[in-house]
Parts: sequence; structure tokens; C-alpha cells
Amino acid sequence: MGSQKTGTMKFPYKEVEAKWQERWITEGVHEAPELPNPDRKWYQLEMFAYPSGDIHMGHFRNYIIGDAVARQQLMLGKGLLHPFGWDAFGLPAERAAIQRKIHPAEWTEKNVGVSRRTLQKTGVSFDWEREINSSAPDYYRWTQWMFIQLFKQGLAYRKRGFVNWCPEDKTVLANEQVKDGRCERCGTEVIKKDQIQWYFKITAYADRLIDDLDQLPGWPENLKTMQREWIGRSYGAEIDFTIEDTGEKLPIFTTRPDTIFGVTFMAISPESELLERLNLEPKYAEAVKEYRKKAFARSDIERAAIGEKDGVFTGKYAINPFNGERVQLWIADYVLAGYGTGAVMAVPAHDTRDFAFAKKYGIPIKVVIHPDADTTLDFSKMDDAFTEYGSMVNSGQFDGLMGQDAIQRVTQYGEKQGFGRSKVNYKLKDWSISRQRYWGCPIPIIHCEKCGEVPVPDDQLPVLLPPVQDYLPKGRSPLADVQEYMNVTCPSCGGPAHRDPDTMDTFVCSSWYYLRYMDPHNTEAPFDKEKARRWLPIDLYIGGVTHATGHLIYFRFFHKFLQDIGWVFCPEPATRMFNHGMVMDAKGEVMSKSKGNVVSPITVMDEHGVDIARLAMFFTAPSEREVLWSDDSITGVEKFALNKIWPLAESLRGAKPNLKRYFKPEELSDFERQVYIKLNQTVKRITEDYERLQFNTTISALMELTREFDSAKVIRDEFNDYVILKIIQLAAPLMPHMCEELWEMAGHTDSVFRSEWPQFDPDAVVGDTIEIAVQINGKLRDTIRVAIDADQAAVEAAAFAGDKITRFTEGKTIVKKIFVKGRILNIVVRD
Ligand code: ANZ
Ligand code: ZN
Repeated sequence: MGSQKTGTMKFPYKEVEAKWQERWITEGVHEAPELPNPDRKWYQLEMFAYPSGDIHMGHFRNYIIGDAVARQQLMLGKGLLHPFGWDAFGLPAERAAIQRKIHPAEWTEKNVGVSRRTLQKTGVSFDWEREINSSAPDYYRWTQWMFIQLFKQGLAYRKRGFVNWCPEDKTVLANEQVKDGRCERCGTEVIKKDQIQWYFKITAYADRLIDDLDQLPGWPENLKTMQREWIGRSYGAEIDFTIEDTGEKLPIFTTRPDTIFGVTFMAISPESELLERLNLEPKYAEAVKEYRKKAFARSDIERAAIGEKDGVFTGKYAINPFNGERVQLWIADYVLAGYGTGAVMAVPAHDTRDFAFAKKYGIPIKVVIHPDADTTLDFSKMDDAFTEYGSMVNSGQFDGLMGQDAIQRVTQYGEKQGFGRSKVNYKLKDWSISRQRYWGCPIPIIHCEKCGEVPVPDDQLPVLLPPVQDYLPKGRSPLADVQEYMNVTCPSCGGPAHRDPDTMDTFVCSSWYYLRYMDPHNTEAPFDKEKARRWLPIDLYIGGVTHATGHLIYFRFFHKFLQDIGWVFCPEPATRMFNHGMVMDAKGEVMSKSKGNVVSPITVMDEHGVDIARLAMFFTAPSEREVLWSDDSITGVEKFALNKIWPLAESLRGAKPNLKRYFKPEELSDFERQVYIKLNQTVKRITEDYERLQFNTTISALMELTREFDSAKVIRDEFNDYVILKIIQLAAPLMPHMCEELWEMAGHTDSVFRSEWPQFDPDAVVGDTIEIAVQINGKLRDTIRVAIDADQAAVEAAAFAGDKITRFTEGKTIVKKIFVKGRILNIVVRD
């Protein structure tokens, strides 16, 4: 263009932002269609937010990444659903409220207001008409409805048992909320407590939750691995041992039935109910009691961790059904109550934990597996167990069998004898969902002495959370003391009854929120099925990998359940999942409220404008990587935006080019041709960048393109404006306000996001081209133009794309193809 403009015109970002943010609303640019065309829809979701304070740079990053994709999808002509809402119930909000001595309802409302304002300032394309809040009665009415559907199918149930208990928060926690033995929220060590709790039977979906991961190529591999391991399916056998004194059966789960002849002791978990029936002798009973107390104070993680194993002998014996051997029965805390049968057959020679335990307590060790038929093991020389597969020895009739075959034969024998069976076990446990806390969705169940657990009838939903002042945690639900709330009549018999006093885990609220967005104002149903049919699955879900084994399993479970009862029509909720990287402060610490190192996007947006703040965040790192945020990130992109993009307005020549047309090489001057090739290569590259959510490279590509454009000497008006308008379009999803303004200055009356995303001219992206002769049986039949470095596949594709070669080969057999790069393709055919 030659004029080399460098920002003589100021960019009045405050006015431009206000103008376009208002315009987007009045013109409904981000409003989702009610009923999209299922073939041309884009459901883009970012995880909704806890309103526990204002949003910080971490949130900002998550939402602008999503925003760039959403805006590009709009330009690709998709019906866009890009909603937002608040994960408002639950511990985070309640804890924050208690600290400040504010009622959780009030605190939540205040924060939603503050965070929404900040978010709206960022210009993210959320459809605010569809905002949801999980603590609002018109939302949680349907959370209760979901609970009741699960209850009716037998998938929500109560049971007594040992649960994770946070002594600080005074509530039960799900396994997914215990991290390294500590409460995920407050860091207090979690203990075991015997309680009646509500559970969702997620284990009924364990196989589908694992198997369907294979249908999710759009999910990150590491995330799928985490889910597989969390669900932890393992194949093995259950074998019944017998308690010597009482004759009671003691079933164990083992993945190594081939080691059955090496059992030298048995171990049960400290929680085992069997202990009540063992009639321990007084001298053992006392030690057992002491030991159990100690074990309950430890978390599962600690108990399973590598390190010193300990236990206590019960004074009792068990009988191995395979050889009638009598072995000691121990209690050991490395045996977990909730896995398998809560008991193990211990084979010290072949299991590391059993080995350490046997060494510590002087229990015999018996080798029953040899690495192969020629190598023997001597246990007295072993300093650890031999845990590999090998060949069975000292195992009677089974000697010599190996690996899977051995496992199968032993199991079959047990089956025939009636004391064994093959068995699949899962690490995943049913999801404990009741909480003894105030700030949550009330459980819609009434307990009646006569009728048992009765769900609250549909027409009486929602069960409203009473607005009490006494909401502090006290070890049981604060609602239990609210008489007006608790005392009701039974919906079934009309007799006196009481409500369930507990509330639901917030992760219940978030397990179905993505469905409500499709139809947030529906008062008759959680959502309309036809809308679900059209909008689902979510095309791109963006959020932190921290939810890998919690929310991201729960919502898949809900979805599958809803598919089973006919509410949704696809097996998975989200086709593609993207985990964005964390934002760290300049010292490399994760930005978080609890660390007190949060940078607010507001400061940056106020000082430099929203578009610059966005560009800086995009440019610092690929989206899935961590970002070190510092204000230095601003300088480079600010120069680019203000000196290269914004001045494009002044370079426009009012030519109104047709953006859909391509140029033939002969129409362009040398300068123009160079720019044209670069432009089309950039369009191709950036389009791929958007697919991969790689916006740092998008920005570098734009920088290169503008540089090329600047250095071109003479360019015609039409071509000049053609290039400028495409640059504006390519940059628009990243810096929406500036680009809207530029687009308008170029004479458009409609939003740039209603314009069509640039397509690249396939002939131009290849750069320099050459002609290649295509022969059939040695006769020249066609010449084709391809990229200078086109390989055989590309040349063949181009040859057969024309009708000449197709015609000459039709009905014939292709015997051979001879290709000389850059020169010739000869096809040998036979009739
Ligand atoms: C005997 C044996 C011999 C075992 C051997 C292993 C090696 P995964 O793969 O995780 O399913 N086990 C069973 N129930 C347990 C519980 N409640 N707590 C702790 N450990 C338990 O592990 C299955 C193996 O873990 C089982 O196979 C059992 O030990 C142990 F050479 O049985 B094995
Ligand atoms: Zn009743």
C-alpha cells in the first residue's frame, strides 16, 4: 500500500467498547436461536463460575478463549449457543459468606452482580438472556426433579456406612472432594464417620463411563486416562475363604487367582463388619479396638500409600478352599473397606504390600510363581515380592500353568467347586451427595414412619430453602432445627412426617446445568426435548483439568441417565473438551484468591482497553499451557494493534470489493500476487489455528501478513480494500470491539460477526506452481498446475480431478503409476 501509516489516529477504546457492547445487545448478535438447525449449530460452553468473589485473570483467560471460538463459529454461519451462569450453591460461597458474617444468599447475589459486570466489560459473547443461577428456585426446582427421577429408578438411595467427614466444614464429602486425604476446600484432614447418607448409583454406569471414552476423540488423552483410572475397572475373581471357628464365608477379591496356593495370611479392613461376629478373645479384642481407632483417623490415601504397613492379629484363622490350609486372620489398614469385599488373601511372595507386612510381623512367605519354567525363586533371598506373571509352582494340579491361562483355569476350578467366581471390580464408588450444610439444594424427600421415603410431588416443587439466620454448620444440617421446615404431612398417607434435612452436593447442581441453558425459562419441564435434540451434544466444552474426576464424570453420568429415561438423544454430553492452562503470577504461582495474588482484568482493561488485554492474554502462550501473567505482556501486542490494525481504517480507499471473489494470477501485479498468496496462506493457517484454539500463532500470522502488506509498493484500490477487510475479519474474534469499529468505518451497517468467515483460494495457498504432464500409456493426455513441491498423492488427486484423465482411464485397470517429481505422471492402464 506504500503509505506506511503509523497510528496518527487515536483509538478511543472506552467509547468504542461501550458503543459495540450496547449494539450487540440491541441487535441480538449473541442471542441464540430458539431452535437451531442441528447441522449448523455450535453449542459452546465454558464451565460456569462460583460466585465467591470477582473474576480474575484465570477466568478471563478461560472465557476469552471460548469467546474467540464462539465468534468465529458465528462467522462460519452457525446458530450459536454461548451461555453463562453461576454455580451459586455450595461450600465455596457458604464458607466465604460465613467468614464475612454475611448470609450466603446475600453474599452470592452481591458477587454475581460484581462478577457479571466485570464479565460484561470483557465483551465476551455470552447470551445473557439465558443466564442461570443454580441457587435460584426456578433452577433448583429442576435439580430436585432430577433427584426424584433418579430416586424413582432406584439410582438415588440411602445407606449407612463410613463416609469422608471434614471436621472443619462439618460435612460429608464425596471421594472426589478429598484430595490427598484432605478436604478439597479447606485443607483439613478428612476422617471416617459412620452415617446414613444419600448416594447416587453412579457405579451402575461404570462400564459405559469407561467404554464410551473411546467414542470421544475430541477429549484430551490425559483426561480420559484420569477418568479410566478413577473408575478403575479390574478383572479378577472372588474366592470364598471360611472362618475356622464360625464357618462364616469370607469372600475376597483378587486379580491374581493364580497365586492362591501362596496365601499365608488374610487381612480385613478395620471397618469390617465381620469383626462384630468373630467373638474375639479378650486379649485380642483390646488390641483390635485400639488399632481401629488409630486407623479411622487416617485417610484412604494415606492408608493406601507406599510406606510402613501395619495391622493387628485377631487371634482367628481362615481356611483356603483350594488346599484346606489354615492361615492367620489379620486386620490391616492397607485393606480398604470400600473396595472389592474389604478383605484380601495375602500372598507375600507376589504382592508388595503383603510382602512388607509379612516381613514386619514374621509371617511365612511361600513362592508359588516362578518367572518361567527354568528359573526358580528363593524367598529367603527376595527383598521384595515378585509380582509379574509366571509359571505356577507348589500349586498341586495347577503347576506349570502360566499367566492369563493360569488365572482362567484356577477361576474355573473355583466356579466348579462352588467357592469362586470371576468378577469385575471398580474403584469408583457410589457418589455420596447429601451434605449437612445449609447453602444447597434441599433434598426433596419426606420421611414417613408408615410409607418410608416419599418424594415430594411435582406440583409441590421446589422445596424452598428456608431463609433462616442460623445457617452455621453444626455437624448436622442446620435445617434439622427449623421446625416449620421439617414438620410436614406425608404426601402419600397424610400422616405426620418430616423432611429430609440435608442438602445436595453442589456437584449435583452442576451435573445438568448445560441442559438448562437450552431452555432456561421453561416452567413446565427442565428443558424441551426438541431443543435438546437439536442443540446437543455440546460442541466445545472449556474448563480446567481439575474437574477431570469430579464434575466431568458426574455430568457424563447424568447425561447417560437422562438418555436412558428418554430426555436426551445422544450418548455423551460433549464432543470436544478443552482444558485451558492456568494463569500464574509473575513468580510462577497459580493465581487464586486464597493466595492473594490475583490480578483483576479490570485494571488492565481500564488502562489499555479490552481488546489489548485480550490480545496480550492470547499472545503469551498456547491456550492449553500455563501463562505467566505480567503487565509486560501488553507492550508488543499493543504496538501491533495500535500501529498496524487500527490505522487500517485510514488506508481504506472506499472500493467496496467483492470479498467472495478470488483473483487469477494474471489479474494481479507482482506486488499484489505476493500479498495475495500471503493472505490466502494466512487465512488457511488462521482457520486451522481457530480449530486448535491456538491464538498466539494467529496473532503472529496476522503480524506477518500486515508486514507483507505494508511492504507491497503499488496496489490497486479494489485489491487494497480486499486485503484490509479480510484482515479485519480474521482479527475480529480476538479483538471484537476494534474490528467492529473498523468494519463499520469501511462502510458496513451490519456486525462483522454477521459477515462470512474468509475462505482461502486453494490455488493461491500453494505459493508458486508448476505444470506437470500427465500421460496415459506414454501419451500426453493432460497438463495440470500444482504446487512446486507437490508429492505423488497431490498430483494424482489433481490429475483425476479433471475430466480428461478420468475419461481416459474409465473402465480400465490401472496397472502402474510412474511419478517424477516436478515433471511427469505416467499412468499405465489395461483394458
Ligand atoms: C491376591 C494377590 C496376589 C493380589 C498377588 C495381588 C497380587 P486392583 O488391581 O487395584 O483391582 N485387594 C483386593 N481388595 C482390596 C482392598 N479392599 N483393599 C486393598 N487391596 C485389595 O487390585 C486388586 C488386588 O488388590 C487384589 O489382588 C488384592 O490383592 C488387593 F500376587 O489378591 B490381590
Ligand atoms: Zn406416609
